[in-house]
Amino acid sequence: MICLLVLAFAYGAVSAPPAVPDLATTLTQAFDRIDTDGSGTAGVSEFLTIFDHYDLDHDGKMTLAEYMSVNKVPKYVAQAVFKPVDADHDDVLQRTEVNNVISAFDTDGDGVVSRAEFVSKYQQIFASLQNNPFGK
Ligand SMILES: [Ca+2]
Ligand SMILES: [Ca+2]
Ligand SMILES: [Ca+2]
Repeated sequence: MICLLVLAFAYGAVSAPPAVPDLATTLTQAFDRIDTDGSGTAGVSEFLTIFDHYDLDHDGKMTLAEYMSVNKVPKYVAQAVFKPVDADHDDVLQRTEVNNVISAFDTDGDGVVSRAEFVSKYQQIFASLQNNPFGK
């Protein structure tokens, strides 16, 4: 689940993810879309809003098909995103796992994700994507 929302945003917001020159700017803009109350931090409710954006039929599960539909990405990209986080490989991710995402971003452990934490984590994932673009 760690990489899910990160990559969801990466592929949704950026047309050519790993090569974006002003990555920090792009990531800051992506964060500001999550941080809907403008507090400078993103908490559980704000992440759940993002999840619900993908959960088109509101059944508490984000499926591979829903992800592809929202982000308009080909299946191999969606599978690359799901693979690291979909432990049982059923192409479904649970809403209850959003807390794990927060924990993954929240490096200082204050319970919310700051803009700096968000940008830093994204940059790490972009770097790993460049090394291994589609998990091949
Ligand atoms: Ca906020
Ligand atoms: Ca669903
Ligand atoms: Ca934090």
